Amino acid sequence: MTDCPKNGLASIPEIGLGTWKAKRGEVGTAVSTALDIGYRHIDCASIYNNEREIGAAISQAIDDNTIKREQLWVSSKLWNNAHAAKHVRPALERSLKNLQLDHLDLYLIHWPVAFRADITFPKQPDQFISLEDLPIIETWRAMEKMVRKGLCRHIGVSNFNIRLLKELQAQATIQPIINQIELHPFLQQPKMVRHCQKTGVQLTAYSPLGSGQRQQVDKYNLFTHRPILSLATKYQCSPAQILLAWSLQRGTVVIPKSIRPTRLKENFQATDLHLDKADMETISRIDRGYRFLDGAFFAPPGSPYSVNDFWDDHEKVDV
Ligand code: NDP
Ligand code: 1BO
Repeated sequence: MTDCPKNGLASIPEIGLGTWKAKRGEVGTAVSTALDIGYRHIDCASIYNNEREIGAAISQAIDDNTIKREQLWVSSKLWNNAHAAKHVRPALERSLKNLQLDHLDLYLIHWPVAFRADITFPKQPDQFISLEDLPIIETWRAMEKMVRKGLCRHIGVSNFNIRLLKELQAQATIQPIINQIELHPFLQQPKMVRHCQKTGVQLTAYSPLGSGQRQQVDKYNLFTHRPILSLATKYQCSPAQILLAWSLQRGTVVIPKSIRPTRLKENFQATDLHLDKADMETISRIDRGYRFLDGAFFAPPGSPYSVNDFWDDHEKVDV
């Protein structure tokens, strides 16, 4: 469990199960297996289109007495087409219904990007809404109401850069407790880590393994990077365990995705691994500022969004 006393966030389990790209027909079994192994944190989102099967697996585990609801941390995310204040509650209630829960532990604004309500993924520029026309604070006020109504215990954001986070922190009545962002040894984001430590925001590392298969098409691959392989040999563990242990030791929550029992177990066991200070330093030197997910799909020509505006430091440097 990770405590973040500055913002009253107690006990988010430090490792959670990621569910993006976990297909229907596979995700339910993955969640059941994860709960049997000991995972107590599931990271969901309405756009992953698999919450109903996740809900059935959670409900089954509660009925079987494998877990009690209060032992479990379930997060979900508001999709970009529901940023208007009047759409927030219906969107959250849809996730709750699919997940068979009466409240979430955490509800996040998935991206600082807004679409028209009738659009799931824009194909044309006029299907986006700019943040000038639909400011984040309007969405946030509606999220705050969801906490007051008891529909979620905590609220937070995802894919926010430092500027957006500071703006929100200055205006929020209920502070964002989490920023869920891409973090791994090739994208260490030290300035963001410092800002969040200073202001009591817990960081959750998404794509902590470099998003798996994406690495087969991207130019960088964490699993085959020499320093990571050497450490895996030294600690007699897998490269994935080195990556997760590094993230955990930095104080970030991790949410690796897998649908395979052996990997679910392997990833969970990374919580027992401790890396020496010198080895943490070795990993800190391999930062590339490299994103596997840069949000380019929200920035086609004519979109009010651009990749440069999304990130504090988007520069990619060569290995
Ligand atoms: P991860 O870094 O978790 O990598 C997942 C991939 O790695 C899958 O292909 C998986 O395959 C494979 N994998 C898992 N464990 C191992 C292992 N031990 N050894 C080798 N390969 C392994 O990527 P994600 O992008 O899925 O990120 C994790 C989670 O973060 C998401 O599922 C989602 O919940 C969240 N996320 C949030 C985002 C946001 O915008 N807020 C954006 C991206 C992710 P297999 O399943 O076959 O094992
Ligand atoms: C559009 C990508 C969402 C991943 O969380």
